[in-house]
Amino acid sequence: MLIFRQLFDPPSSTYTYLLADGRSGAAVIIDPVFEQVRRDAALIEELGLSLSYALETHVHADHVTGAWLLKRRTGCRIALSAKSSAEGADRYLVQDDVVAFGGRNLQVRETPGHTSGCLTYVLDDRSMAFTGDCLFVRGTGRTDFQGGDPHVMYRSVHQQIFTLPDACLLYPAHDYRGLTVTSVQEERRYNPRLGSEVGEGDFAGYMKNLGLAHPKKMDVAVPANLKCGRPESDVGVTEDPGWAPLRYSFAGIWEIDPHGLEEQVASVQILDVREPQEFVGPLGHIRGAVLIPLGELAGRAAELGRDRPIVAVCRAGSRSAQATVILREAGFGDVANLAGGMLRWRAEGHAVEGGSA
Ligand SMILES: N[C@@H](CCC(=O)N[C@@H](CS)C(=O)NCC(=O)O)C(=O)O
Ligand SMILES: [Fe+2]
Repeated sequence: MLIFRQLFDPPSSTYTYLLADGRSGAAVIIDPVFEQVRRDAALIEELGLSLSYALETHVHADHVTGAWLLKRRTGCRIALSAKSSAEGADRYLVQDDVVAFGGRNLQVRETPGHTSGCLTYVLDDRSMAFTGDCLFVRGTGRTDFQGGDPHVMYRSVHQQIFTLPDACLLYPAHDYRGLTVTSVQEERRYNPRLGSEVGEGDFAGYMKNLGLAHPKKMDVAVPANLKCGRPESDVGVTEDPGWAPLRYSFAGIWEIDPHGLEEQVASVQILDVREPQEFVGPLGHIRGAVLIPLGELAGRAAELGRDRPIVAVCRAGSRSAQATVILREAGFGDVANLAGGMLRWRAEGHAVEGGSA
């Protein structure tokens, strides 16, 4: 079984792809984005996967890759084109190389034209391919910088992508309209830039007149990506909160486990967001907890101190997750959700005040 997820970075309209062999849990991530590494690492952890590779389709000009951060977090290897001129990768790929993850693999096809080091990764059974900024859904990547060349791109698409099976699904690295996937057959027929009867000269004429402004982040992104996303200085880049051992969930919530809270109980404020009758009901409450029901929290947040981190608590951990969102909106920085709520707190044997045995 193949595990497959398409992830999106809204500011840069970048798609990141996570693929894993369902049997072994070995995974690869294609084109991770620096600012989304925490999210992506949370998903990898929640799905119980182990990351073998962070793969780049090319040296991006519009966003910084998350490859280096993912390597630091997970120990994965970084791989990209041997023609990329990037330093800091563990493997430099060329045409027909195979990148294995468990029992599955991706085959490398060189598809220059957007940059001189662009790759397309083709899944072992040719059911899907990841075309980077070469072929988009009814479009193509631009060809006006980083060694780009419309003639080279035209040949890459026709020789390396349109030769895949008609039904092969194509996943681009970007889409600026929200389109997510296409197929070889569709693009051969309907790609307005180089599908159907459009010739190489027609395509080059089209591309030379695109008139696009350079990507806003280009001056930062290209140098950083030539180092696989390694920041100039390690200080503070994506430090996790230091006040307790927290976990970031794919749902976007910082969580603390019951035993983590037990260790911090003296130095944090515990905010119980259940209804008053629950607070004094059979589950009891944690000693020292302040009660503000979720529905009143936005209006009463000023009652909470800003000197100590806040841990939100409810019955099962869902209302309190929303409480952390409300608190962040109210300007509280150090907030976390008690994972599993009072149910898990009690099940793991932690003390409660009130409640029934
Ligand atoms: N406005 C975007 C431009 C992004 C851009 O130029 N993207 C490249 C890929 S790195 C591209 O090929 N764009 C094609 C297009 O916009 O039609 C930005 O500032 O980041
Ligand atoms: Fe690009």
